[in-house]
Formats: sequence, structure tokens, C-alpha cells
Amino acid sequence: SIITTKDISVIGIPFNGGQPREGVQGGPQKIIEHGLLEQLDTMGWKSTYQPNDDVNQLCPVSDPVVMNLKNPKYVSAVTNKVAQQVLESARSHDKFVLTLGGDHSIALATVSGIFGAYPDACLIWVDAHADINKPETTDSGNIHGCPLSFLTGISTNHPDFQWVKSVVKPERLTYIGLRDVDDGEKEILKELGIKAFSMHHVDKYGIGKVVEMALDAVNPNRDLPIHLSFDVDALDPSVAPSTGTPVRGGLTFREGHYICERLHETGLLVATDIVEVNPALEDEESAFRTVQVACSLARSCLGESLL
Ligand code: 5AB
Ligand code: MN
Ligand code: MN
Ligand code: MN
Repeated sequence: SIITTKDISVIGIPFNGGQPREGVQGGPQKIIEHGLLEQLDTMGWKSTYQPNDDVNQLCPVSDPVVMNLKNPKYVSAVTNKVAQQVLESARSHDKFVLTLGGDHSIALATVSGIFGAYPDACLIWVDAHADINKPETTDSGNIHGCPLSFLTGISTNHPDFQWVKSVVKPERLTYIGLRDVDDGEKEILKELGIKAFSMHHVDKYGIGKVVEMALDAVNPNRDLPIHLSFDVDALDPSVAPSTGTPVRGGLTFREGHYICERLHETGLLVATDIVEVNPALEDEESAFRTVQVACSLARSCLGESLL
């Protein structure tokens, strides 16, 4: 394995500035209250937890739309700060880094930090959405739909995101679970030649084959570090109902966990994000179920064994 200890840095990013719905900033706390750190302890993982409860203090008084993007200064300030923290946690290569969102704009922080520490890493993005809109293509202006355009270097002209380096080469990025991709994003995926596995592929080949195909695409020799960015809206809304942009026809409970188990099994997984848990949406039982599945996905990434 790349990580040879059982040390883990858990980083909460209670942030909702990348999209308009309140509540997603409460995700990390709910996941921690559900007992994630105790569960990891039982599995033998020694954790440190950085809750980042003060990120909302970086909210500027005035943050007008710039080049179509909403809250650009707030998103930039938070993600730039947390990127340093993720890099600090990852740079010694001796701890796993688990980040808890927060909306998916926080990938600007997690991917910048992890790829700063592991420049040859690959990125597996599990999501209903492609999150690769450019300022020029986004219809919503919500930055949680845009992080990959900055991280792959196809958007370079937004004044608030000049600090984001293009750390992810298109051949090191793959997707699993897509089913709601904007027309502009489809063009970008084609142009960059990004290998993406939609729900159609999951139905056609089965999740086992799809994960191998995704690994073949970005990690053909099975020797590169892996960063998994898992948006819970990749799961079917019956499995993860409390999320801001649910789309029906998603991954089953087992398909989601299989991805995490298989990536753990490679010994190459160095970091995971679990994002877009919004405990304020739907009813209490739905929120509980969504928080619970976030915890079990995290455990699967860290080697929870079924037998
Ligand atoms: B998520 C949409 N493509 O740009 C946009 O939840 C949805 O992080 C983005 O995957 C969803 O607003 C972002 C329509
Ligand atoms: Mn996403
Ligand atoms: Mn999504
Ligand atoms: Mn979402």
C-alpha cells in the first residue's frame, strides 16, 4: 500500500457557498455526530479531526457575480485556505486524508492539496454530474458545478481563481455514475478525451467491470496514487435522499460501496472526499439515512471487511 500506517487526517469543510441551498454546511458535523471517528477507531485507524468551523468567517461583505460565477470571492477564499491544510496533511505520504463536505466546490481545495502532495495521482469522480462547467458554460453560476474546469486547466481566466493550478491531466481523470451532464460539459468531455462511465455503462457492464475500466483508463499499471471524490448524489435518491441536486436512476447502495471497497483493495487510495450531504433536506429519516451512508462509504474506503 502507498499509506503504510493506520493514521488518518479527517478534515471537515462545512461550506455551502458553491450552491444556493442552506444546510450542506451542516454535513460534516452530522457525520461526526453519527460516530464516524469512533467507527474508524474500532477499525484501528488513529484519526485527527480538523472541523474548520470558522470557514464562514471568510464570507466577504460584498461578493457580486464575476464572469457568471456566484460567490466567487467566498468560494475562492475558503478553498484556497483549506487547500493548504489538505496539502499539509498529505505531504508526508504517511496518512490517509478524508475530507467531509460541504458542497462539491470544496474539491478545489481537496484536489489542489492532494495533487500538490501526489503530483502523479489520478482522480476518480463519482457523481451524477460532471462538475466541469467553465464560467462561460455554466447556466446556474453555482461553482459546485465547475471545480474540474479549473483543476484541469481549461478555465484560466477567472480573476478569483488564479491561484488554482491545473494539476489534473485529462488522462488522469475519470467518472463513474454520470446521468445529468450539461451540453457544454459533454463537449468539454469529448474535446479533452476524458473517459467517463455513466449509469448506462453501469447497467451494461456491471459495476465490477466499470471500476476496472475506470482504473484501466487512469491507472493502467495500477501504480499511481488514487484520489476518490464521491458526491453522494451519485447514489440513487432512495439511498441518499438528503442532497441538493438529486437525480433519479443512480447507483445502488452496494454499487456505491463496491467502488470504495475495490479502490481500497488496490492499496493505492490516498484520499477520499465525501460531499453534498445536506441533512437539512427531506425529512429526518432521510437525513439520517444519508449521513449513515456517508459513514459507511468512508469505512469502505478504509478497508471495512465484510467477512
Ligand atoms: B454537484 C449543473 N450541472 O452546473 C450545474 O452536485 C449541476 O457537485 C451541478 O455535482 C451539480 O449547475 C454539482 C446543472
Ligand atoms: Mn458533484
Ligand atoms: Mn452531483
Ligand atoms: Mn449536488
